[in-house]
Formats: sequence, structure tokens, C-alpha cells
Amino acid sequence: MKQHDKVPLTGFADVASDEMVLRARQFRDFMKSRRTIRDFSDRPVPREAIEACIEAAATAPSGANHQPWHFAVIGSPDLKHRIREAAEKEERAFYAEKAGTEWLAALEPLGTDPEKPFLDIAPWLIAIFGQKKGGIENDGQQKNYYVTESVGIATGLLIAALHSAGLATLTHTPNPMGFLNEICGRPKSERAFVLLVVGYPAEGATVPKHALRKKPLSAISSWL
Ligand code: IYR
Repeated sequence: MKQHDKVPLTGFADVASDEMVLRARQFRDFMKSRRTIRDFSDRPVPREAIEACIEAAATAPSGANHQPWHFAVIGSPDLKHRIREAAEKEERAFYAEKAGTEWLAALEPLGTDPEKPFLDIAPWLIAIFGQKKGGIENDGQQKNYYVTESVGIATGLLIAALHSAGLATLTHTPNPMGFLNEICGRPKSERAFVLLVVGYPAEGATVPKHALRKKPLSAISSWL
């Protein structure tokens, strides 16, 4: 490797094989208990929990370590309502014309429609933006790399962190999401990646049966 500033690796725990398999299976089972929900309760969630989960998400690897993400955390009822209004406007157009028959058929088992009451009800919405520019200094100038990949990984970690904290999420993607820049006051050089809805499930919340069908290992992996 070329010369570069470096420090010794610390904090890497060497786990024995048996323990490794056990831990891997425990984590798998824990992740399998995660469900995407759409019926949220208005029960409050402490801001500190969301803060720590975002810090966990921000440990994600990223292109050239530029960390090209921004998490706009919305708790204000007024802003949540503006987001709901804007999202429902886009969603009405999506369901009425833009989606097309194949997409609508794929959504049928989920039971989704243009009504998005959870955007008012859930205590927190997290709009996750990818930054085309900024570098590690966030100078708004340097080019960032693999932005979508980096933000996708960070979002996955955030969903896992929130699940581990005992919170439920919905990975919501109103289409298009340009309105989030304006409402969240984000520059044009940022692009909304997803709107994460966070909170507790409502009493009697349901999930679509369809969502329980996960592909088996044999269908998702090949071993060469
Ligand atoms: N954004 C729409 C439609 C939608 C699309 C997909 I792909 C989904 O997995 C779920 C919903 C909506 O939120 O209703």
C-alpha cells in the first residue's frame, strides 16, 4: 500500500467459530422479527433514541469516506402535515396514472393507496438525503462518490438500529420526492433517497401476509 497516515486497528473482537455461528443466527432471528408497518401510534419517542440511531447509521462505509448523507428529522406537527399534503398529492397522481397496471398489480398484496395518515400520526419522520457534493468537510464543492450506494447502506443500518431500539419503521418513497428539499430546507445538490417513518405500531396494527414471504437462502445465494 502507498504511504498514508494510519493508526493501529482497535476494537476488533476475535470471536471463536461456535460463538460466531451462534451470534450470526441470533442476529438473523432478530432481524427476521422486523416488520415494515403502516399503522402507527402517536405515542412519543425520545429524541435521544433517534439521535443515537442516526449516529449508528453514520458508521456506514461510504465512497472515499465522504459520508454523503443528511438526515432531516421532522417532529413538528406542522411540517409533518405539509409533508403529508405534498406526498398525498404525488401519490394520487401515482395511483391514478403514473404507476401503470403492472406496478399497481405488484402493489395489490400490500393494500397501499394514496392516503398517508401515518405522516401526521408517527412521532418522527426522517428524510434521508444523498449529497452529490461536499466531501468530508461538507464544503459543498468537492465531488462525492457512490452516493446512492453509501446512502443505501446507511439507511439499512438506520433501519436495523431503530429495530434494535424497539421502534418500527416504514420505508416510504413518495414518487417523486422533490418536495422534501423545499420543506426540509435542503439544497438542490441533495436528493431525497427515502422518507423513513418512525414510531410504535398502533394498537391492532396489521401487516400484509405477502410481506412474510421471504426468499430462502437457496434462492438468494450461490456458493462458488
Ligand atoms: N410510493 C407509493 C407506492 C409504493 C411503491 C412501492 I415499489 C412499494 O413497495 C410500496 C408503495 C406508496 O407509498 O404508496
